[in-house]
Amino acid sequence: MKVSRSTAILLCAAVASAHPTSFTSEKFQSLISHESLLSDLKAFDQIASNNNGNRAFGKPGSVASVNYVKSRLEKSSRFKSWTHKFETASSNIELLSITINGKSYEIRMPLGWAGGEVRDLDITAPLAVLDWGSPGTCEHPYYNNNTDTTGKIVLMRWVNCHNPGRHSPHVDMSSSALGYIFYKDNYEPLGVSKRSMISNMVKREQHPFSFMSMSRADGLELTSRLHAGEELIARVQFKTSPIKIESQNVIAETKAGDPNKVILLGAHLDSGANSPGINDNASGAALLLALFDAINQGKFRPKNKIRFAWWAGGQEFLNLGSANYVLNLSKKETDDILLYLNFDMVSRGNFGVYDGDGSRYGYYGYPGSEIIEKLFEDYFTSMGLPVRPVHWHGDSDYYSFMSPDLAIKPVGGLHGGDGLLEDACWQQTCDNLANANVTHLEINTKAAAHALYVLSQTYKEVIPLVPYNHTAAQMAGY
Ligand SMILES: *[C@@H]1O[C@H](CO)[C@@H](O)[C@H](O)[C@H]1NC(C)=O
Ligand SMILES: *[C@@H]1O[C@H](CO)[C@@H](O)[C@H](O)[C@H]1NC(C)=O
Ligand SMILES: *[C@@H]1O[C@H](CO)[C@@H](O)[C@H](O)[C@H]1NC(C)=O
Ligand SMILES: *[C@@H]1O[C@H](CO)[C@@H](O)[C@H](O)[C@H]1NC(C)=O
Ligand SMILES: CC(=O)N[C@H]1CO[C@H](CO)[C@@H](O)[C@@H]1O
Repeated sequence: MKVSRSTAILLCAAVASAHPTSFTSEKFQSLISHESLLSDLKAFDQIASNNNGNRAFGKPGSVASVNYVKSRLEKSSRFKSWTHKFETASSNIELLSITINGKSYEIRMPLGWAGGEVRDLDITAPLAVLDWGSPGTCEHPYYNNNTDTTGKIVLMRWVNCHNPGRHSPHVDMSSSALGYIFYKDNYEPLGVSKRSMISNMVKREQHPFSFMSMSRADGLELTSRLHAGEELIARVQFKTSPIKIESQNVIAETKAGDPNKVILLGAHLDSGANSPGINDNASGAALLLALFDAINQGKFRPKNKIRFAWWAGGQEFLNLGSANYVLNLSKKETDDILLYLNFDMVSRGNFGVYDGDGSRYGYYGYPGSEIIEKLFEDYFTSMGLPVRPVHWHGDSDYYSFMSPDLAIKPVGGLHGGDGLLEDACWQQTCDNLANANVTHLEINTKAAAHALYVLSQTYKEVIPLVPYNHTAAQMAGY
């Protein structure tokens, strides 16, 4: 940790002086209800059961989830709530197939990329492999530039080592390749940073198709055959039709608190395509609802305004809900947001705290992020619980608040992990009620209550209020 001992002492002193005796963080935490968390998870599980087993973006289960959250927020005299509607151009995939030397391979259109791509293709062309360039590190994220990909279908390994907005692998999309097929460890959608998405999207119209993905095993097999000199001919058939997906973020904000100083907390509400999404991410949604309930009791009067957001379109859709929200804020509204806290997959796995200061993974958030990290870490440590720093992969809604194209704020929050050890049911049908550990969620929710308490009462004392300076941010590498 880079935060010094004296900062830590200062932090405690600030909290103590703001609330000498009255309403403490402990009292606020005691308002978090295990039963409320459980009943919200049950409700989301039931919504999935009633809607073909999922709550995915653009599907009836996500609409029902939005309506459920809205119904939970209604009739509060202490909150103002509203929905932020937006429309996304997307496409239905009607046919997607690839055969290589006559053999059929399983292929997917990464969902984020499928949005809006309208095609009717049947192309046959040689397959070429584009290797990771030398030295091939994340600091030098380039593919070999000297491979001739003209008129070819290009196979490449996706290297997922970017820091949002910083080192994203660079693909030379100006080539005359017919299209690109990636492989990585599994079928998860590509973890592309939004910046590379935007720049690539601008150019993708040059190619008959932009990006598809295949399994790692297939990708490795084909790569080694190409390296051995075998000639491979691929046939790609790809047919889509355009659709528009209407979606909404649900927002609730305390009536109390300084309107020029808003603490924003968010969680994406949708599940993956074939999953009830209880850990991912009904758990984050339930955490926010439990905080809402606790504040709604009226005992805690925040100095700063507190705003909750249940985002539509999670990582699979490149954080569409939060990105749309941020893009539609005025400059003043953006400036009024002090910081953003994100909660993702918090009902099992690690007590994972985003690596605000970059001490573990080298990538850091905007100044203030290190203080948020420390607040959470100290909380878990004081409870004798093991803390794990979590890397910023750009794969959740915090990214909309760490991107020069959108907004840059101090960021933090909790994420239990999506690895096999942390959640073997990640984005699968078994991510149902039984996959959640409500005791674990309760601990995380109390940690969130503590951080929210400190930040909403004493923000200025713990994080200096410095107006956003674009030049300085660029110089710092954002
Ligand atoms: C964007 O903001 C404007 C002005 O604040 C508002 O009128 C409009 O409804 C918003 N649009 C969306 C899609 O949220
Ligand atoms: C590819 O091109 C970039 C500039 O566009 C360059 O910085 C990089 O070193 C090149 N990579 C290789 C492997 O030649
Ligand atoms: C549930 O979570 C708590 C807190 O992390 C943990 O102590 C407990 O072992 C977990 N229960 C199960 C069944 O994994
Ligand atoms: C923004 O940061 C740059 C670089 O540190 C500095 O030169 C400039 O004075 C700052 N601008 C403001 C308005 O503070
Ligand atoms: C449905 C969805 O977008 N889930 C994402 C939740 O967050 C984790 C990491 O923060 C992603 O890996 C999931 O894809």
